[in-house]
Amino acid sequence: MRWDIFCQIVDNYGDAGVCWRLARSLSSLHGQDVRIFCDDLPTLNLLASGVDQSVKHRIDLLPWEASLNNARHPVQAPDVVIEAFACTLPDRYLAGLLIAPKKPIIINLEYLSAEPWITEFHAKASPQAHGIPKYFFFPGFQENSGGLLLDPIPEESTVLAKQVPAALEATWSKLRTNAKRISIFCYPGAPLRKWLEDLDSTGGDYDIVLTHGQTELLGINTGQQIQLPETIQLLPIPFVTQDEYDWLLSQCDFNIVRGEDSFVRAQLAGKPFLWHIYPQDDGAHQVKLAAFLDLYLESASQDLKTASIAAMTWAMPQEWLKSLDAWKLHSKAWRGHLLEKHADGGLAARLMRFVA
Ligand code: TRH
Repeated sequence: MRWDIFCQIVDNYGDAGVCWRLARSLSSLHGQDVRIFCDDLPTLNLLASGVDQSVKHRIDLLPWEASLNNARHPVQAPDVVIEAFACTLPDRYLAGLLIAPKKPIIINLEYLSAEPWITEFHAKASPQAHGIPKYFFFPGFQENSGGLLLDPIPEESTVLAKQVPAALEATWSKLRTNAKRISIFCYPGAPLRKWLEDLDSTGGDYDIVLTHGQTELLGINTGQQIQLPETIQLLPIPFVTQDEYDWLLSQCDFNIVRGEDSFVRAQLAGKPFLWHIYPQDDGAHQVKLAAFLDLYLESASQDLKTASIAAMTWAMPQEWLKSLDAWKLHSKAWRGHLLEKHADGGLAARLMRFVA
């Protein structure tokens, strides 16, 4: 089948990251032809870099405007149209669909949420004035939701540890053998500096891998002096490919992640993590975070629940770091649980079945 995915980038990398990961799964695992129409092609290209041609050759990355030509070529009408994160289809593109001999299925791919209500709305049709119904697809953790994007499933970190990606070699050569490794990818507004200073008081050495853009959060690039104790080594890295970033997550003792895609990848890496959830004005993110923690910590001991909730709400490491070993075991078990719940192939496979 031919799939058209529409991606409007609100900010950051997540919108493109999710669309690309979905396209990649549909193409490489399910043999589908995919076009992504995106209003910020450089960002999409950045996310899609580093993947070999065998994965890429059935995916077209196109500017948003390229979809408008479709109106004049109804022959190229897609079988499935995805509006990622509720973006609206261009009128002229939609007009093309309306005159196409075979009407496609239109799907609105929603944001990921662990909230229980999504299962009641998942895969439901919403009648549209133009006559082609739109279906709502809710990614989620529950079996009766749209599921998670799994591909590529990270291997156990011990296997991967030997192969340091070229982009990370220089950083890896600086790691200290006895230091704990932490990767950071969070939003502005996090009490990052205080958090790092507090790490020192926990005793031990820490190598902190700062992903692209994170040094700005510490004020390093603006010339501000940052005085951190010697126990803390800061290691800024450039923007790496999705697969390299996955590798990084699997090699750290703790990851700070954000948004949607890195949040899922940290879970699949099977490592403890802090989810810096995307802040929403109406406070809806608090409800989303609580819903996730309910699921994530359902089988955890009371001590671990207290520790992880403290960590996820940016309590200082001193308060919860002593639970890291228990958290490690829990993270492995959670990864296993997710893979078991998604033995059906997860989001891309569920979309394929839904469309069929
Ligand atoms: O970048 P994000 O914060 O993205 C978003 C957006 O803010 C978006 O508007 C909002 O809708 C969404 O979050 C919830 O975080 P996310 O989702 O983790 O996306 C980051 C992507 O970038 C992910 O695919 C991993 C990738 N990545 C790399 O490929 N290389 C890197 O070096 C890093 C740091 C990330």
